[in-house]
Amino acid sequence: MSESAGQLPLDFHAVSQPQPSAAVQGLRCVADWLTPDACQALLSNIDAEEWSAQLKRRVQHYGRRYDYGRRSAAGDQRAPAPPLPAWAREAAARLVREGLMDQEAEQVIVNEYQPGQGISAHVDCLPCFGPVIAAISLGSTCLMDFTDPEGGAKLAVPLAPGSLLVMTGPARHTWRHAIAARKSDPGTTGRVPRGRRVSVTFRTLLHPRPVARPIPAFLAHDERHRGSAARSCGPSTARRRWRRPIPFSAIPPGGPRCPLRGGQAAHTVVGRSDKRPVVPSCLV
Ligand SMILES: O=C(O)CCC(=O)C(=O)O
Repeated sequence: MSESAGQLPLDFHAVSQPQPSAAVQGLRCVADWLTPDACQALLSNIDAEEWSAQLKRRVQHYGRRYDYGRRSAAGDQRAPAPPLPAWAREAAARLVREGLMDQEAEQVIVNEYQPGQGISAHVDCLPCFGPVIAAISLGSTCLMDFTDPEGGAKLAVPLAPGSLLVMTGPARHTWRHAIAARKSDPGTTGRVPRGRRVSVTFRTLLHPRPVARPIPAFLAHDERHRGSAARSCGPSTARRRWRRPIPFSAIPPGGPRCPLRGGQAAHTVVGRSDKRPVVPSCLV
């Protein structure tokens, strides 16, 4: 589900300024980025959407699905992620307005943590996502542990509801962040029990998909004899098909373009050979 009638409007207000962390270069925290009412409205909007129970914790992916196994945001054309809902686009636009992100997020992941659930130490996929990552915290406070794998430094950052965490530079590219899978966190006066926490993380994509274009007539004719365009243009068959010589005069400026499955994506075949942009493969 994306936008639907009856969603609560989000009352966004800039309440405080970003506070840079002295210990983790590139880490900034904005307390009260959302008012309590705005947090409640955002949670209601999130809970009106469909959750995936693919992981131990429930998640929602928008814009592009992230494949945790392959560590890839290349996207699965058979199960494309829904577009960013209005509430996510609104927050993404505000992040840019306030200078917290350079460009509007194209990918959003919502994570739900019940007490006892966490996320293992990681750096967000470097070949997939852009240089700034921002996350809103909702619900229960919890500690996020930052670790510098180079120097071994550690820092626990409390993530209060309504706060925004922005990771750039070393905080985004080098430091690992994690949430321990436990039911309480250490506080100043003893253990602090956790409740349900929900986070909304905003990312830009390093490899936005090319725009699909209609198949040129000369190819449509060819495809009638060879099965559907969608099938013939899959990565495994594209090379074989495009190796057939095409009359040079028939190639439009910029080379022929061929949509992938169901118009969800396209890859561009340059000139007369089988050269095409490589679908991002993630190595971290
Ligand atoms: O829950 C959070 O605040 C962070 C989520 C996160 O690290 C991720 O989705 O990669």
